[in-house]
Amino acid sequence: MIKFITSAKNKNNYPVSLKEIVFVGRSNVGKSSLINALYGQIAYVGKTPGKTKLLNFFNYDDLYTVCDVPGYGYAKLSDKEIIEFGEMMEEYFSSREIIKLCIVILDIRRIPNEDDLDMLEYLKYHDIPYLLVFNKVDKLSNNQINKQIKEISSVIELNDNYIVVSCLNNKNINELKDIINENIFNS
Ligand SMILES: Nc1nc2c(ncn2[C@@H]2O[C@H](COP(=O)(O)OP(=O)(O)O)[C@@H](O)[C@H]2O)c(=O)[nH]1
Ligand SMILES: [Mg+2]
Repeated sequence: MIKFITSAKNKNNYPVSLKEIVFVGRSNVGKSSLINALYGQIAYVGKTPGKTKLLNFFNYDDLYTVCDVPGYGYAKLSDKEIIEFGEMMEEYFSSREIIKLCIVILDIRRIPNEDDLDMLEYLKYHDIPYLLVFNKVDKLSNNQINKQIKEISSVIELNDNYIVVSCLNNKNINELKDIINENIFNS
C-alpha cells in the first residue's frame, strides 16, 4: 500500500527514511498516473497533501519512500516562484543522500526541451542515479516509437538507460517496478 506521509519544502520537514525513489517531469507528462500505475491508489490517512508546489512524500509498504516533485517548466510561475522552486530542488537533491533512483518522465511524442535537458544535467552534476521513462507509448505504433527514440537520442544520450511505458495499458509497468526494486534492494 502507498500512503501519503507529508508535504515539505525544506529539509527539516522531510520524513525520516532509509531509501527513496523520486519522480520528476514536466507538468502533464503523466507523473501522477505513473505513480498510480506502479503503486496503486494512494491512501490518505488523516493528512492531505499541501500545495502542488511542494515535495510530496509517500510510504510504500514500509519498504521505501516515494517523493513526488512538482512538475517543472510550468509557464504560469512568477519569477519569485521559479527561484523558490529552484531553491527547493537544490536543497532536496544536494541533501537527500538516500535517493536510490530518480525517475525522469518524458512524453515519447515530444523532443526533450531545455527544462528536461537542465534537469538531466542537474542530476548528473549531483551524481544522482536516474532512469528515463518515456510515457504514453500507447499513442504510437512500434515503428513510430522506434523513430521517436532515434530522434530523441540525437538530443540526449540514452545509453540504454531508458524504458518506454504506458499508464493507460500498463505496458512495461512491471518491468519498471523490477528496475526500481533492483535499485532499492541492490544498492
Ligand atoms: N494516452 C495516455 N495518456 C496518459 C498516460 N499517462 C497519463 N496520461 C494522461 O495525461 C494527462 C496528465 O496526466 P497526469 O498523471 O495528471 O500528469 P502529471 O501532471 O505529470 O501528474 C492525463 O490526462 C492522463 O490521463 C498514458 O500512458 N497514455
Ligand atoms: Mg500530477
